[in-house]
Amino acid sequence: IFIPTLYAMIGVNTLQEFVVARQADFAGATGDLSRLLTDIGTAAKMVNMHVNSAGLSGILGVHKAQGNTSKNVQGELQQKLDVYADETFTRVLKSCLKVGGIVSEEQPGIIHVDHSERGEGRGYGKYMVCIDPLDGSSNVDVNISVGTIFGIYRRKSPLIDPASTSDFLQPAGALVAAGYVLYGSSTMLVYSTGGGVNGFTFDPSIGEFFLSHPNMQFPEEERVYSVNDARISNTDPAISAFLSDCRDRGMTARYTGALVADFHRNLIQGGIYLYPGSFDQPEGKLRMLYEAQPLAFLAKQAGGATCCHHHDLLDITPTSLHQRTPLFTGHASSIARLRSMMRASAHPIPEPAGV
Ligand code: AHM
Ligand code: MG
Repeated sequence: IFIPTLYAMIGVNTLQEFVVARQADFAGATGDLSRLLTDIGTAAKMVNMHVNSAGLSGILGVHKAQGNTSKNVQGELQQKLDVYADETFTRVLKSCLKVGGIVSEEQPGIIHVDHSERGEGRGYGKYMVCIDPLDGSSNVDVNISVGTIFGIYRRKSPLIDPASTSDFLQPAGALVAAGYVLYGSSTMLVYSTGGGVNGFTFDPSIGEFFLSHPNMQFPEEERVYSVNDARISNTDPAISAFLSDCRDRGMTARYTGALVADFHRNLIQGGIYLYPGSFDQPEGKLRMLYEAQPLAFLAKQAGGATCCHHHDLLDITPTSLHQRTPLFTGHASSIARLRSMMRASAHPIPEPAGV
């Protein structure tokens, strides 16, 4: 049983200690990425406080700007907490000298971060951060888990100019780090810089994340499949056949409507998450840069796999900032079985534009 305060007493790593210790694994590391990851931990604590007290502090429900409900770049209604989480992560990331640009689900374009404007160093930082500040936010009003997802790329263009779109349009295999925060029955931050996946649980009594889940790996057993079955009537029939096969193997269904929560459970218990494209909308719903790619990176680091209908998702170079993608991620054997069934399908989903 994990008891955070006990871990604190016996001196187990805090997030900050762990991140700094791991830095030594990378020859020539400067500490810049460590600083950025601990800043993300700080923003997560701020958002966590508001998520936990949302029912009392009047920040449930839909966000309104000048009396009208507001929508994000995808045309989706923004919750008050979406806006708060976006502002909080953006503010903290902008103050980090290592960040040169941010792409957020809640904002249409690149948020450029020019440190020289504030007399705080030279031009733009070297890291590009892609973030979904509050994923699954419609769950907040009904007291179910939500999450934050982030991916960090190294920019390719010179630091002296504003980042270009191509600095963000890199395949998941090029991620320097990725992770998520799960605001659930306890709050966890899970991340990887490429040498495995580690999970930290927040101890609210002292305000620290402590290492609680070292070296997370998908277990051997395949137990769970996570899918919104209202989305499978108009998709590749191979997916229904796959789900039927899952049931025959004794797997069970679990779906929260929050990708982070479903991914996290499947990582711990052994399972697969599915959000297919449809014949009407081959690109599906989920976003490539700040939902699919970071989780694909983590899945791979944890011994799992990720694909869209026709490709290994790690191999895809995105073509636009808010590109959508079908997403199948989780246990490697489940993904392999699903892929072979989709390859043999008589009615495959057409390749979405931009892939
Ligand atoms: P969001 O970024 O607008 O919150 O949408 C993403 C969420 C995922 O967390 C979740 O798995 C999925 O959308 C649920 O969609 P649906 O309601 O279609 O099943
Ligand atoms: Mg989202």
